[in-house]
Amino acid sequence: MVVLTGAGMSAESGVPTFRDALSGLWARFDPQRLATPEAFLADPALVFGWYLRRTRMVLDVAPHAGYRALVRLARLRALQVVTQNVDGLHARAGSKDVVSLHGSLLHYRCTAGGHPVPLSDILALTGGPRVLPPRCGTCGSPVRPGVVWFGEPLSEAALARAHAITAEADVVLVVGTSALVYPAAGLPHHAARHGARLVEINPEPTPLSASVDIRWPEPAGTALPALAAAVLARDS
Ligand code: BV8
Repeated sequence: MVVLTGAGMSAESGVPTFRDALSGLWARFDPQRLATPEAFLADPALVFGWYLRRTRMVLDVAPHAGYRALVRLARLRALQVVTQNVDGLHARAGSKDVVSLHGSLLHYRCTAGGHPVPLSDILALTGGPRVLPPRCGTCGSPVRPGVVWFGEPLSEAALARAHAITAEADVVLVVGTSALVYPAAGLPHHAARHGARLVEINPEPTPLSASVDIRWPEPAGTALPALAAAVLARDS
């Protein structure tokens, strides 16, 4: 079983989905415009301040019952998580070997040398909502969040791993994604071409809905615990 998750997986933990309106200073921005190298170049303090706020926010929330259900399920069936999310909640809940397609809000590095910057240095930054990115101690270039921006390529290793495990999957649970962002949105089709059954767990229909075997129109925090309970009951 492969579980492909998007921002909707974190909604019930209180992390706004990517499509939810941005608030405060960023209210007038489209996240797809802000999550780009061009925006960072044009206004580094605006973009860096947005990521710093999001990093602080995800450290303040906890994985909900749906995350814990996936950890239980992984004890009953071979299960691999591939996520588009950058909030680190799968790992926080105890899921192992999570494939993070779009990087992480908990990792910062410099723009020139890719030198990692300790999260503690980032969290020690004061001020806001606009925060000028600090400079790398090694090469002096501005520090950026360790996420994949629109227009940037995904890590080849992560993408290759995601392709390999979805090609082997019997079932792919597609949870909480609007199925709009590529190449992640191509993974369910890749799995189906290799014989996988697709289950979509999402209260709303998406462009993927017409291609799935089962639509499960419930929130992740309801559906995943129900699934784990059903598998457990079947095994006992
Ligand atoms: C790349 C990190 C190439 C940053 C993110 C092919 C076709 C068309 C376009 C493209 C293409 N290839 C590339 C593109 C361009 C672009 C793209 O796909 N654009 C889209 C908008 C058309 N893709 C890229 O730029 C990618 N790069 O391909 O590079 C390349 C190659 C070589 C050299 C140079 C370049 C990079 C994409 C990664 C962007 N970074 N995140 C950050 O977070 O700030 S993507 C970001 O948006 C998220 O990580 C997430 O992946 C995505 C948001 O989507 P979702 O996760 O689905 O979330 P969303 O809010 O949309 O939906 C939430 C869903 O949950 C809803 O359906 C809702 O109903 C549901 N829901 C709500 N509550 C619940 C729920 N479900 C269950 N339970 C609930 N409780």
